[in-house]
Amino acid sequence: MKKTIQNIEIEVSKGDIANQPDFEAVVNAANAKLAIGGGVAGAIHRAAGPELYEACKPLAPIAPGEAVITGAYNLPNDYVIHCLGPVYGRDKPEDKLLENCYKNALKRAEEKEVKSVAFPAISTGAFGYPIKEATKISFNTILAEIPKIKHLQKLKFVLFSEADLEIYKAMLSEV
Ligand code: AR6
Repeated sequence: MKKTIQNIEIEVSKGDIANQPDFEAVVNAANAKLAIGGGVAGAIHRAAGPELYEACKPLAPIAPGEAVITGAYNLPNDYVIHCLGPVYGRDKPEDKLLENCYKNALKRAEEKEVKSVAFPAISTGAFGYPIKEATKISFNTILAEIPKIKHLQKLKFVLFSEADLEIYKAMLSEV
């Protein structure tokens, strides 16, 4: 499902964040050390190859809400934007920290004049953020940032399950 909002195409779809060949940048739901992990981070590092972790090492550690950008190596993209989401119930205030992830990811993308970026649902896996609350934050943050965007033309939320996709679809149809 797609919708164009103020000249930016926003899409929600089910898929694997490590297989988004039509996007210049993909976002990683990273850990603080920017190391190979499970979930999104595991999929991205496995597909990108060991050079990605080598590129990450000098940029680590990062704090919740921060985002850094690297090349994408064997991934079919130019860049990986690594965000550390908040651990739900531990990193406070989690809503603000999750908002910072999306804001900072967009900032890193704009700095490189990226035209298309794909996001996973940051913090909603191992970090336990309830998907509905996280979905609202991701949409509200991106919609609030749109007026500042100069280069980005296409943004996609890549969801891993049908249930998560339905939540994102409902949110996109409301905006
Ligand atoms: N493509 C798209 N979405 C995915 C994929 C994939 N390949 N794999 C999982 N998801 P998570 P977090 C969904 O745990 O909560 C890691 O171990 C998943 O269903 O990847 O921010 C890191 O090393 C969920 O909805 O990220 C960190 O330690 C969402 O992506 C920690 O987990 C995020 O799940 C980060 O936890």
